[in-house]
Amino acid sequence: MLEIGIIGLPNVGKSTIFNALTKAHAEVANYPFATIDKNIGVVAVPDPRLEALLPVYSRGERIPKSTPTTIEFIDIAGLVKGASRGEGLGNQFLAHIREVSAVAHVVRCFEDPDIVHVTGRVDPINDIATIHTELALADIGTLEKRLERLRRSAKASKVDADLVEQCETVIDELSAGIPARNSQVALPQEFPLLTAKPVIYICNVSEADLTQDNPYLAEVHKVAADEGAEVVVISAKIEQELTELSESDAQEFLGDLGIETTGLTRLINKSYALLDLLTFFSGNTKEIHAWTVTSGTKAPAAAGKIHTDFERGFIRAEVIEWDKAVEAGSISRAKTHGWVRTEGKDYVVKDGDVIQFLFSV
Ligand SMILES: Nc1nc2c(ncn2[C@@H]2O[C@H](COP(=O)(O)OP(=O)(O)O)[C@@H](O)[C@H]2O)c(=O)[nH]1
Ligand SMILES: [Mg+2]
Repeated sequence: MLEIGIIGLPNVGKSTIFNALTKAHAEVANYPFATIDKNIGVVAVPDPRLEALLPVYSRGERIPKSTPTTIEFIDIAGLVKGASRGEGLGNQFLAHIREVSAVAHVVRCFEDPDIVHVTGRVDPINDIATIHTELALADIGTLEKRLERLRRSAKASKVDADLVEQCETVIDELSAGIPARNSQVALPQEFPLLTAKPVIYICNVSEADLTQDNPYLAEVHKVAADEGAEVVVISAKIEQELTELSESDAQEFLGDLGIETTGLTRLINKSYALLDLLTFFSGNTKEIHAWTVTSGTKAPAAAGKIHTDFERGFIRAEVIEWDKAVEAGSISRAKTHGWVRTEGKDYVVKDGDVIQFLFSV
């Protein structure tokens, strides 16, 4: 499961965004520690290609059910200055961040005298630095604990001696403000470093600033560019309002605002790019389904997303590109055009592939 942890200082709009995303009812309140529990929401990934495939698998009046692929968002509260030393909610947030695939870091770029800012004024760069420091301190703590043991085993093991050196380099980098994801050394995967996670900055701007320039955005873009992170500009308030409208009213509202896609859609698209994910489709007359895999996934592993038997008993895959399937109007017609390819176990799945797996168990 692809999980995105929403982090940021209190009162930046995390829960508002989370609620808009999940249309669930996590607590939203003008109070720093309103959301103590880890809130998890599963969100459908909007993909117009899925609906476009419906006619391909329809039989007369019978239209299959369509099931989108999903992404999980976790509203992680509790990050404040000093959190790595146990301030505020303490460091329970650390465990939550460790579990996610990527971090969506919400940065307050809206002014509102009614909404308390933890430091008293809107200052995204300072806020980002505060969070970076807490995450870096937590990582340094993790590495130092590891080093205690590694230094002992390093006497007998060259591998561990090298690890000691690598850990020390990463600690130096972290102390200099360089997150582990930008490190020169690649520590083994099992090191649970928070600053190693890919990051998307969500700039939460006021309604008006969605279509006009906001003085803070350039600053955040610069920080992100230096780190190789993504940026999404959204207005949490608008996302919240959009969830209360019918689909046609929402479209009209977006049109009035002069924007094409919702913040949710942009956030998911960026998450996909950041995590190197792609979508493939499977279908029959009953159901068509979108699935998410990491780029580079081979056909048998992709089949395993649908059912473990498909992977275990994989024989071959019949693959057609999404737009070709739509153009043909049905799989049998696509076959007569010669647009359906037979692929074996070494086939690397591509974004937009429509795949039928043949298997035997
Ligand atoms: N004016 C304005 N208020 C916002 C915006 N986003 C969130 N808020 C308000 O700020 C307060 C804190 O938001 P919340 O989502 O609970 O922040 P969290 O502490 O980061 O989870 C709530 O009263 C929200 O309604 C925004 O874009 N503009
Ligand atoms: Mg909250």
